Amino acid sequence: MSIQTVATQAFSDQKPGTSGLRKKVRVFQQPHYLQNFVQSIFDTLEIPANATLTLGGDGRYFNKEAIQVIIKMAAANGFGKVLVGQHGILSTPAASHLIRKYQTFGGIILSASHNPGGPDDDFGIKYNTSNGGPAPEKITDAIFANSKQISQYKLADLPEVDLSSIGVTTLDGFVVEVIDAVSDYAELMESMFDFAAIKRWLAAGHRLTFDAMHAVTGPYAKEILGNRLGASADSLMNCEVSENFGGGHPDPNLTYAEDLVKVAYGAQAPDFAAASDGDGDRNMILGNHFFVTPSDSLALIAANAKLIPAYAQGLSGVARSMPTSGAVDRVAAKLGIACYETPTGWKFFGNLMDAGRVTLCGEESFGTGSDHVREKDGLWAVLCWLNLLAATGESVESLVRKHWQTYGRNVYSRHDYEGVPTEQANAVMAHIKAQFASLPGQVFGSYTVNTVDDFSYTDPVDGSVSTGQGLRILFACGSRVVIRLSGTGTEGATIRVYLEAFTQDPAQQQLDAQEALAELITVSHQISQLPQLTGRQQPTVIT
Ligand code: VG1
Ligand code: CO
Repeated sequence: MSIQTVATQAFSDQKPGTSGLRKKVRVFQQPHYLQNFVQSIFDTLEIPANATLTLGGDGRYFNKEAIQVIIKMAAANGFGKVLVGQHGILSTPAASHLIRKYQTFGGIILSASHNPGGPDDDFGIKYNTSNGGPAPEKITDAIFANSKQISQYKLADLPEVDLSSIGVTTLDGFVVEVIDAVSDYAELMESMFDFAAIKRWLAAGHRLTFDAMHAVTGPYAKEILGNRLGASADSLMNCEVSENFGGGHPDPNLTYAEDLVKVAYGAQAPDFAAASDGDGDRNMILGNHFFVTPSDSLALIAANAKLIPAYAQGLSGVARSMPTSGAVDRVAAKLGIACYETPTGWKFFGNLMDAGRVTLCGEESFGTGSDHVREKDGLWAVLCWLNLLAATGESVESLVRKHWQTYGRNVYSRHDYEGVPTEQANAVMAHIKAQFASLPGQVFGSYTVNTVDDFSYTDPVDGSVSTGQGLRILFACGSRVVIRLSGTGTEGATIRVYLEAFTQDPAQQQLDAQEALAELITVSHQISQLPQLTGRQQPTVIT
């Protein structure tokens, strides 16, 4: 095999964010940009002889071109084999599963997740290690350091690989195996849940609607929900993968999943409705005219896990990201299991799962998952809910309301301000930090500030420390406001404001979250001065 060494110049902006490197497609299309980053990943690793790389993406624009480049670079950098999903498709949780099942050395997943796709929109790339999980900060920091110094990359002279047909191609001893993107994952799901009970639930006349948002879960949903569980074809929406996600924003929330929201709040609403994001790791759960807050979803799955075959023996522990509500903490306390609070991003859960300390993990950002893989998993969450509905015979709304009666309700909302000029966003953060010394003890309406800090985390397994993970304003009554800047955007800054109040009062539990949080929202504005410093009166997205 002949290998070219190509001279290149470093780019200064290849710093991985919360979940890999995300940039506009046009940035990735610049000469050498993708190649530099991939070489920086490979330069970080000690690749053993004959190692296998798992490779696939969410099908967005530029996915196929990038895959051809990465195959040539993997060959040149000493990999013996690349395992790639048919048509270049792999959902993020399916990729994680393949890495684990076939014990590949690692994986590259091409996705900008919930960000829009197309020639003028976003692309992304992330590296996962042999446990199937996103590379930890130690590795992403090293990749960034390499990317700032790189002067050459390596590329093998190989023909383009046909990604459309399943099979093995050997090129000068280097193997490319194109595999069915869905079957291994579908088999895993079938082994974890009570498919027979879910089938009976559907056959009894219950209805579901699943919206793949024109993104990667389409083929997975057709196989699992359609073929294996018998959901009707008209219950599966937007299940053809398109390179620009049908022109939409594949973010499963009440704003962007509007097709599904119309169905779930319409006259013929199904019993259960759900959506997943661009790369299939997120989920939104809805009942008939009812929205389940992701933090509540995590807590409810934890509380009822024993009804799911895979968790019949119980949970070893749970974890949530810091901005996620404390609803799951209450369940953990009752179950007598550990509950860990980690920084935002799935990469922080990996060590806890590998060490057997936690079984379930979740984030407020529509991410829920377990130790069956090392990524959050959208369809897994959908199957958890279907399994619980089938096992209890209850509706989504009644399961949630009963949960609140038992545990109290952590009323919760996140307000996102997208596309804010970076200086203005930094000014908001600086304004809060400047009050760190003076805020404790101050009274705002019915709220008294107890403590303020910038969250930092010491990994209990390897002792690594992550600082600057979000500003927390904790009130004496147990309510809190968290403010942090997004690490996944590609334009300007996104300010995320997370609001949480706890109530055991049944009357308060009936309220809409925005109503129940109205005063806390006003207090958060008083402290942050966000409206004054950004000129924004309303958030872009409320979840
Ligand atoms: C967001 C979410 C975070 C999630 C990340 C990746 O990050 O808040 O909880 O892990 O997206 O999700 P940020 O830094 O923008 O707040 V995904 O579906 O992109 O893999
Ligand atoms: Co995602």
